[in-house]
Amino acid sequence: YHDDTCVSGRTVIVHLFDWKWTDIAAECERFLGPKGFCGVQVSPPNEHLVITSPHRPWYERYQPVSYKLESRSGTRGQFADMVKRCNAAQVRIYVDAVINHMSASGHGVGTGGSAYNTMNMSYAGVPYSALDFNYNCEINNYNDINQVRNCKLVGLQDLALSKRYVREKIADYLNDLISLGVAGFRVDACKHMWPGDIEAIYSLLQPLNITWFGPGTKPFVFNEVIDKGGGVISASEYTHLGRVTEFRFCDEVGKAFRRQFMLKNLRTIGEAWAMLPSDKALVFVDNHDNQRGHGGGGSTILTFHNPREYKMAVAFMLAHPYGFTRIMSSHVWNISHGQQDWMGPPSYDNDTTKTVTLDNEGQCLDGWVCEHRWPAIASMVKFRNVADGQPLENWFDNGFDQIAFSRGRNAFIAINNEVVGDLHRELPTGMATGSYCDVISGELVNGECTGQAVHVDQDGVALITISSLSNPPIPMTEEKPKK
Ligand code: QV4
Ligand code: CA
Repeated sequence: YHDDTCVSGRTVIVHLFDWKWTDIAAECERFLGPKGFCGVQVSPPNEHLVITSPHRPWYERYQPVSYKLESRSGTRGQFADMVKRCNAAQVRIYVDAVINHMSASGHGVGTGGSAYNTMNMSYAGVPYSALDFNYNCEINNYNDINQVRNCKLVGLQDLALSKRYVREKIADYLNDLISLGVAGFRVDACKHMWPGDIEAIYSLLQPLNITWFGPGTKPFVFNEVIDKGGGVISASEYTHLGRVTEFRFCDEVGKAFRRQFMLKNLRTIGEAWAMLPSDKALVFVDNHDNQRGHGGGGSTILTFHNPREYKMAVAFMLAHPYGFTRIMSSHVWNISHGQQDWMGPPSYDNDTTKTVTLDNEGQCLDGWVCEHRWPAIASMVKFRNVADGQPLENWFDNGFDQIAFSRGRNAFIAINNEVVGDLHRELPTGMATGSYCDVISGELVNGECTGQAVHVDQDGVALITISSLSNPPIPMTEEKPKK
């Protein structure tokens, strides 16, 4: 479950949070494929609750009603079409799999028309009955392992994953997705499931669809476990089951770019900071929870609300060799109203999700943030692809908040996060002699750099200039020789 199943040469996934399947299919073809993205993490595709108080929050999708592929993002037919079109565009689909629990309250029908009654633990669309759930207890002590794994997370009916029947129903759901051509899974709430139960479920999975993957290919799995150290459940209990989310990375990168400690310290971020081994970690600057104060959130997490620091933090993550990287692509909520951490995706009056529309610069409109389309972030995806497998070399720091490094001889980045203090220095870049385009301030068009050009001399040294006054200061990268 560790092999990333990306098309070779691609290394980065983006979470298109709450996007409709039809929009994701189009985005694979018009942007993600051409820009070199490996894949998309999609929101849970299975049938879920419709919550009306508050009105249609994003988190209703974390309250399953059945495993029918009928959700707020679209129908089964639309999902299947998206997977095909994205695979054809060389872009993989990774499904957010909610398998620890069902809904927390209510009765009626879900987004796919299946009847459910939370109190009776009856979910006709699967079907599950009260026999398929754990004891009726709440998690209120995170130091009690049995409680965390066998009781209800915020009231969500907790599935008895020790039962063969329940394991088979979940495996049927995941195998259905595999047969449609998905490449793997982000598995929700793993801390709340016994590693042995998860293993038993994964052992029932079929290899990936041979239309797009080699025979016997296993799904790529990244397991969600929030472990910042000191808890009774550690992320390393899950590393044999695929990659595991590394939440310490969000905190440390957030602190560094908020200038709570100096950037020069970031050189060794990773194992040396008690984080997971690099080949076991899934890293990100923010996710759909912690960007709005849920799951492990806090004032250190950087989001699109701080675009200047956020771009630098994401660029740093994509340039640094540690972990497998995921970019967040958000929808807006009103930050001045703290209660709106529940706000769902941009919607029309009839509650259907708005189509993602673009302005003439290719940036998103209508409440879709599309961090992945910000030029500085999109170009760094290409940087990570060309840097893949190359060591971090040619480190420079000025003792404070200016840093630079190369990835072998393939790519070079410099970042200036000083409040006052321009970077203007000759630095070793590791790159071959020649003229290069900075891929953050512009790109190579018809043989010319639309942004800054950088000249590397015969010793591999280049004069690098980044003003701290530029808004946002432009992190400097070089990638391709200018023809
Ligand atoms: C309320 C009370 C509870 C009470 C319950 C009783 O707050 O104290 O027990 O009623 O019925 C929503 C509400 C929450 C409400 C709950 C049930 O926010 O207040 O409980 O619904 O009605 C997402 C959201 C949650 C949301 C949940 C279900 O973040 O706010 O709960 O979906 O809709 C831990 C876990 C980690 C988890 C993280 C958020 O270890 O696994 O919390 N992260 C994942 C997902 C996350 C999702 C879930 C898990 C659950 O990334 O998005 O929670 O599937 O750290
Ligand atoms: Ca559980």
